[in-house]
Amino acid sequence: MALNKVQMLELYRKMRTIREFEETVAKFFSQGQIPGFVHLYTGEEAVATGVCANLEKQDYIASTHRGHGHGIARGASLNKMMAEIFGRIDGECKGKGGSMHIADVELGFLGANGIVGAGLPLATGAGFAAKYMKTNGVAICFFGDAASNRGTFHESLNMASIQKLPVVFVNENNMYGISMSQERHQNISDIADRAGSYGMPGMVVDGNDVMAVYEAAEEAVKSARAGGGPVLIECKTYRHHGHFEGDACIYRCDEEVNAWKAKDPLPRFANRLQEMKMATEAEIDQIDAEVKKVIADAVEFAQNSPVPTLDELTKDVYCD
Ligand SMILES: Cc1ncc(C[n+]2csc(CCOP(=O)(O)OP(=O)(O)O)c2C)c(N)n1
Ligand SMILES: [Mg+2]
Repeated sequence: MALNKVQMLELYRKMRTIREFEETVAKFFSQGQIPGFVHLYTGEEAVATGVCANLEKQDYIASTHRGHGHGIARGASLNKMMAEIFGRIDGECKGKGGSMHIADVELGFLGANGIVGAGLPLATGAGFAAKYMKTNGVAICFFGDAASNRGTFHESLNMASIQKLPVVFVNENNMYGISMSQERHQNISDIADRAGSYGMPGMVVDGNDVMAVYEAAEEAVKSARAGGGPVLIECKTYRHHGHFEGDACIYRCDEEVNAWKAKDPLPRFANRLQEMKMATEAEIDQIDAEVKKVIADAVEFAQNSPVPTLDELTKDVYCD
């Protein structure tokens, strides 16, 4: 279905929010104000945004270690996410999980995950539950190119297929697993080809084109929701930052990085909106300014929140 102006601008706003959130996290991380590890989604915004725009309340998403964009696209609180990343008590997990453990079950956001490939069985289970409980829900699984080499990938696709589960597997092929390029870690170029082994449709899309992702996900989600079984969508994309903040990134040449930055999903979509007469430059600037303020507020919220006290250490660990 063709998107109207309001919906298109919302896609842009979401992508801009993810970008601003991530660049802000990068800045505070480099100042030593954020504990632990952060893996940023900058460059890949079109994937989470285009997919999650198709979801309904009863749907689920399973994420990865690079999960901030997934949470934002699903509508998680920016204040609570930022507080969690800063390790503060008002965070999604009371500041005890950090970047890789942000979750919001009420929103069907089953959580970021430090274990590569762990989201695949989680999403498959959520899809099973949706079918069994007849909720009309769909489960989305975001996962990386390297994760597609894990046993969990093969087991989950097989199970989802044979049980005809409403799961959409969204591969974020950013061409690297840490420093290992895709051509060094697997002998295929399109991960979508693996869908055939499990008797499900596989699609390849330009993961830096939010409309292309939206349309592919729209078809896949509709089909899964209608009982058509799982689909695999491979989104070709690229991360602008290193694998984690602090990665010297010596395994990628400037030429490659610059070629991908020229395909940055944000200016690309902003230009397209203007060409389609869906937005003026002033409207785009206005959204950018509003997003800047919302993220600055999230940082203020996080910095004003206390660090958890020692007695919080063993709370939420065991069931009472
Ligand atoms: C089971 C497991 N093996 C290895 C690691 C170490 N590790 C962390 S991220 C990563 C690479 C993930 O690459 P990919 O799936 O392509 O996701 P990307 O980081 O590119 O988004 C690896 C091997 C891990 N966290 N979990
Ligand atoms: Mg990767």
